[in-house]
Amino acid sequence: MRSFSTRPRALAVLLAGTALAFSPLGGQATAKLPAEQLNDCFMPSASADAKGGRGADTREVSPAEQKAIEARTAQLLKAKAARGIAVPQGALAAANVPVYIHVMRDAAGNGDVTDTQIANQMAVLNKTFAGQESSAAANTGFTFTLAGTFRYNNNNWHKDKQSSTYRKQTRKGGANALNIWLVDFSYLGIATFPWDYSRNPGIDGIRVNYTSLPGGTATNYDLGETATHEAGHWFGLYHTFQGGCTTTNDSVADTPAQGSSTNGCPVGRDSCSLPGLDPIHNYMDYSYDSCYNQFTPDQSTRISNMWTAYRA
Ligand SMILES: [Ca+2]
Ligand SMILES: [Ca+2]
Ligand SMILES: [Zn+2]
Repeated sequence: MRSFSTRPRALAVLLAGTALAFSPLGGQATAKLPAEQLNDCFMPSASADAKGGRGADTREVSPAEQKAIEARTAQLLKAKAARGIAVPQGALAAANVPVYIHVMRDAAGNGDVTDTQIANQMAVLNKTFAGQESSAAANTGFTFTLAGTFRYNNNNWHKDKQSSTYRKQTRKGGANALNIWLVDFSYLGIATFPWDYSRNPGIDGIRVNYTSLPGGTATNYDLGETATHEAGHWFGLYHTFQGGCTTTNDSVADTPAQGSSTNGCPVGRDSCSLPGLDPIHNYMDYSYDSCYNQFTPDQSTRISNMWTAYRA
């Protein structure tokens, strides 16, 4: 996920105070806790000053869980290959992803976005996943088509309260459909991972702050690339600072290890002695939208594998 500079304290306490491996994202099911109980950690701070940067958000995946996910994915790919559902060697999976946009307005209509903003957001998804923002960027092969726009008026849903309930009630499509709920909360966005889909398909998708759409009011984060970042998670990418200064780090070979998230666009940042400068232009860091310009070839390969394993 991607968050503003200050995240609700409740989330930090919740993560620190539990031995369970659940996360605020897709892990609800694994924690075997009532989903609604977890939603408390998403109560927005409701203060405008929480906005303006990204903070230490994370879908907490421990090194052990990360290793287990890699093993399970490899196993699934092998099983699918045996059934003929595999991408030819040297090729990558590609698909046109149907996108359902849910505009969660409050009763008075606050939180709305225009159809033009939605069209521009779709264009940003297509541009970024096609690698059109930098010569170093990978073309992932994935494209996006707006399959439906739905507008609701609900004060709770607008504030992302009862999020498991509203997602289950409104989600459209199958594992291959990207559902985007536009809400007003203290995060820029939150995503579920593909390996959690089978356990809890009803909540699969991304929640994005409506102010982050192109033309929105989220200063420095108003070019629509929060949706790109969250969709990256939805495809199975970690943050580039996952695992910190370790050789495994984000399970992607061509993103140099990063000790911590980036704020702004500090060219030349090098937070790890491991080779390479920090990947500050990567969509899976926390840099400003204007700093973002790429997924890497190995991230594209990971997206392809994750798609084949969990969403194809
Ligand atoms: Ca890496
Ligand atoms: Ca380095
Ligand atoms: Zn993120």
